[in-house]
Amino acid sequence: MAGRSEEKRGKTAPMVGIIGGSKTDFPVLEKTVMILNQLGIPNELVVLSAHRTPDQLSQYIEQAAGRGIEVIVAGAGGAAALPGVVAAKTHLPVIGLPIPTENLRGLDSLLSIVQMPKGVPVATVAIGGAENAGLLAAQILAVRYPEIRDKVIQFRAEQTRAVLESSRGPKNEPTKPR
Ligand code: AIR
Repeated sequence: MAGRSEEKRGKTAPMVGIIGGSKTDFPVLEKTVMILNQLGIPNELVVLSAHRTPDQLSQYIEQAAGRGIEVIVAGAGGAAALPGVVAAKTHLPVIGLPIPTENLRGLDSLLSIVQMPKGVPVATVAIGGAENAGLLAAQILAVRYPEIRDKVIQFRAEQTRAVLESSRGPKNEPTKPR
């Protein structure tokens, strides 16, 4: 990525840190990883819990900006304190991803994440909105990196093309709206 110094080992430093409250959140969070990979945005996925590993979470957040991370996606389920705790400890933008749950279908996660006190915002996406979490992270980075902006614009154009294509009838004619 132009304008960023690469790590000495030759590996590109992650721009987006994706934190999950548990490994069991990975099936959802991996969709965020997929979108970011598709857009060529270096990222990392780690497990850290606000309740189970609070000290290690603090350490990760304290080091994140210095390691080159510019946006954080935090996904957790149930009593999902993770995104709020992360936001409390960093100036980086934090995207909260409510993980669907068995008993309350993620409504618990959503309310735990979205109802932040003023002064400490978390940009909350839909329950299970993993792709949008990745896209929003990309759009935040797109303000600064023209190559990411171009990829986001290209992604939207391709999405529009695919939707229009899917509405074509058997003779490849656009179907008439009712
Ligand atoms: N969680 C982990 N620490 C605090 C919370 N709220 C969440 C995880 C996961 C859910 O608890 O983000 O969505 C269940 O985790 P597990 O490990 O019991 O499957």
